[in-house]
Amino acid sequence: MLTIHSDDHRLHHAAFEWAGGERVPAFETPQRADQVLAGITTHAIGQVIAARRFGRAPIERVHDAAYVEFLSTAWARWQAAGRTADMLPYVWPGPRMQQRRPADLDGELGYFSCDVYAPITAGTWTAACAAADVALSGQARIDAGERAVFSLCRPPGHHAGIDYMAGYCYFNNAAIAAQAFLDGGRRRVAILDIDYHHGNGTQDIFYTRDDVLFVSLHADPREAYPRFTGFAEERGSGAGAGYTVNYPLPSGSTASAWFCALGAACEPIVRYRPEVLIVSLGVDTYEDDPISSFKLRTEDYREIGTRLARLGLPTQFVMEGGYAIEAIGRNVCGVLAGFDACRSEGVKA
Ligand code: SP5
Ligand code: ZN
Repeated sequence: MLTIHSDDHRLHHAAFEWAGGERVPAFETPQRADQVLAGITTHAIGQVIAARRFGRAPIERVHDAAYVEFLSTAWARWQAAGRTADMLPYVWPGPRMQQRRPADLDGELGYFSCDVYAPITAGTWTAACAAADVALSGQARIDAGERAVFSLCRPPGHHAGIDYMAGYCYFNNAAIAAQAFLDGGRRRVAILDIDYHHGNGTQDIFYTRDDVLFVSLHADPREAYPRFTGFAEERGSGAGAGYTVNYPLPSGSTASAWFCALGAACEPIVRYRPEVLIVSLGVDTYEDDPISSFKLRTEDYREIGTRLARLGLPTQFVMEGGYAIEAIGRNVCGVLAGFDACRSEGVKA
């Protein structure tokens, strides 16, 4: 399988995050993507090519232009104020408060975010644009007839909503690719999100629409980040009613429970008859992931690839989470190799 990559991801490097009331080293590091890239070579997944640039326009097809503009200038404004540490929000509009854009940087930081997990650093804008380019370059290859590609996006994207950053995410790479498919003439795109965490941002972007089916398998929000979305009763609204499908699973779920939910999640996808499938590929479902609780083992990732290949659809894998540095390369490559092996056998659903 072809992999798309950009070295610019390394420009985004958070110093720390908050966990249990303490500052701890950031879990979302440049090393993650480096390890996945090394795995692509070790496991002989295939050719790796550099992303090309697409600019702001395809990003603004799913994100609010004011949010994009804010991200593009935030670090320079922060520096001009004499600050050097990572930018983090401290205050958000709570229930029944005014949803009004503040006039200064500290206020805007809260206005354009919903948690403390998306610090802006010196290289965040460049890296986030590069991740969108990695997604768009993969989209273009599928559009040109490739059966499957892997967009090695970093920073990840599925927690970023229309006008907010969150959960290590700034631009929603999978959503940007989905919109590009539609803008290129495809009529129905399915996104299957198998990251441990609910893809609240992707859900936000497509919640009222029927041209993108969003199906997510994730830890029950009652017990896991992002806490306030991902419940089974969230099913889309207006024209989008029925086109968001959530499968929350209990904390500690094992592979057998997880694969059972995957089987269920494939049903609405098959019924929808999408022209293309985007997989938000997180491997933080792994048993030794440091921030998650599912119990998938390395051998399970190959089986995921096999199951997804059986859907018989043009498929774009987009990298999301996964924080067990030692295992991230082999787990991601397991999915890709399982997909490729099944596809070369010509197995169809
Ligand atoms: C893309 C993605 O996977 N984003 C995940 C964002 C998770 N945000 C914070 C979760 C809090 C975990 N606390 C760590 C405790 C470790 N012992
Ligand atoms: Zn995750």
